[in-house]
Amino acid sequence: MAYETILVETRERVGLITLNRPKALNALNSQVLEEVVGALEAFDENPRIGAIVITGSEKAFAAGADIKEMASKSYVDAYMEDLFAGWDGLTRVRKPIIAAVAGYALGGGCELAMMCDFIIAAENAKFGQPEITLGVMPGMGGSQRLTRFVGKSKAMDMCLTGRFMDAGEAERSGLVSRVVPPGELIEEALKAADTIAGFSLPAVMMTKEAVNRSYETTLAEGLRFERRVFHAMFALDDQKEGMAAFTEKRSANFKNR
Ligand code: CO8
Repeated sequence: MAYETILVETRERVGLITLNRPKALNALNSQVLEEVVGALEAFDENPRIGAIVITGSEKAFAAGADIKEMASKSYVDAYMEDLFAGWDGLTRVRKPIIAAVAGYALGGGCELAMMCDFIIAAENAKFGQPEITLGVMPGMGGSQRLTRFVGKSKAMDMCLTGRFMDAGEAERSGLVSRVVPPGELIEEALKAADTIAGFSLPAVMMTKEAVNRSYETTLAEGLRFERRVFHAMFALDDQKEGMAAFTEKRSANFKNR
């Protein structure tokens, strides 16, 4: 597939998607949506890929949904096309996705980063849900996912005042997993993805599924799910290999990568 708004590359077993609409600070229009979800699905189906990184530019991961594209829509337009529902495709990807965020991650850009499995931020990253300044509110999970990441007080503050959070505050609040200098962002994200891609792919995918389950269910059900999946892992060749390698003091050679 030929892409116009994103760059798609593979680095060994890692798929890399770079948002590439520099003139609009990577604003997420319908073409970006179609291309990002298409590229993710292709990586998810590709057995040679074990993890995925999504990034933007040094100035902007993404400055939100494309305001110019949506400004004139009516309620019926938004309802009938189920505006932004296509981004749900991202949550159906079963391999891990890391968001590597530099610069602005605002509105839909912050929401896109939060739909990934974890966020590595550059020191210049700025996160925000400024939709209130446009007379609307977050439309792709900002009011829900942000609250689960950073708690009610900070989520309310950000959604109601539209203020931005810098990388340090985002790390302290649990929104991002690590902060690195801008020049090291891609390298750090690719290194993390490469580490993940070196493990047993079924074990990685089951782990992602289990952590995500914690968002959807009670603690008791989540623990039951975890235990069942953990027991099931003893059916994997890779469990035998991983534990044998530990005992034999050598590195594991996982078959299912
Ligand atoms: N949509 C469309 N175009 C944009 C957007 C956007 N979100 N953000 C920036 N641009 C464009 C600007 O219009 C400008 O284009 P032009 O040169 O043709 O005028 C170009 O990008 C550069 O932008 P600026 O000149 O404004 O650059 P600055 O460095 O001065 O400012 C800011 C950077 C602060 C990021 C500023 O551009 C800004 O405030 N942008 C809008 C941020 C915003 O409000 N985002 C929320 C959008 S609403 C939303 O996301 C709803 C979420 C629903 C779910 C979406 C699912 C994906």
